[in-house]
Amino acid sequence: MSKKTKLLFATGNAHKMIEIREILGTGEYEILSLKDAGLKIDIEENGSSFEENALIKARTVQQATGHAAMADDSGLEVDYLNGAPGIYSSRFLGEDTSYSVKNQYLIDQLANAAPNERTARFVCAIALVTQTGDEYVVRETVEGEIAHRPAGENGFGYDPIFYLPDRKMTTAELSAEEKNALSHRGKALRKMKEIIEKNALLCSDTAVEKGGVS
Ligand code: ITT
Repeated sequence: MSKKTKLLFATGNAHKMIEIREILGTGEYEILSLKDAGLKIDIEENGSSFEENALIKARTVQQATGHAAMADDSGLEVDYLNGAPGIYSSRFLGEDTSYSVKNQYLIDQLANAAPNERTARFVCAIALVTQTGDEYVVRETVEGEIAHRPAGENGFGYDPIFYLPDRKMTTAELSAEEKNALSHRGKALRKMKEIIEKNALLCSDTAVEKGGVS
């Protein structure tokens, strides 16, 4: 049996899972999505902040399985739009609307914005609920601007319109490694990893065993 600590991640977003695996590495953790663990859990994200929603997701899965669970709640805040789409980033203009439509809509909304009014940030809250029910949550951001036109093929979601003035490119033009080094998700996951290690919150016998969750 593998000695890796198995970490159950309460997300159904395959793009996030790819980044989570890249950021936490394959060394110490075996990271399982809900799908990997064979779990079908309907989670109502009715919190009023990224932190609350991340905790709701992690808590729901921890309570359903009895195993430690982590979750990511994230999104894009556009200052000119008073922080929208924010915690509604995934549902913005409808869950099934393509990101090319959502991204063009946001660009159009900023048609009259002055150059210094295009500021935006990606936010990521990562929550952990341990096997014994202790709760931890961290939040990190990456600052940028809304681009004038979409650019880049990498990443997912709003990456093609999230422009980094320092890099002179969008996060969809960065390699996965470059994005993870500076992203909201990269920073938040590394912070949570530190908390986990400092407090020995997960060890192989308290983490989920693959196939042991039904
Ligand atoms: P889970 O709740 O199952 O994890 P979700 O996609 O519904 O999946 P969220 O409610 O946290 O997750 O919404 C996050 C949305 O924010 C995501 O669907 C993207 O639209 C956007 N987003 C978050 N991080 C992003 C990133 O790194 N690049 C581009 N868009 C991002």
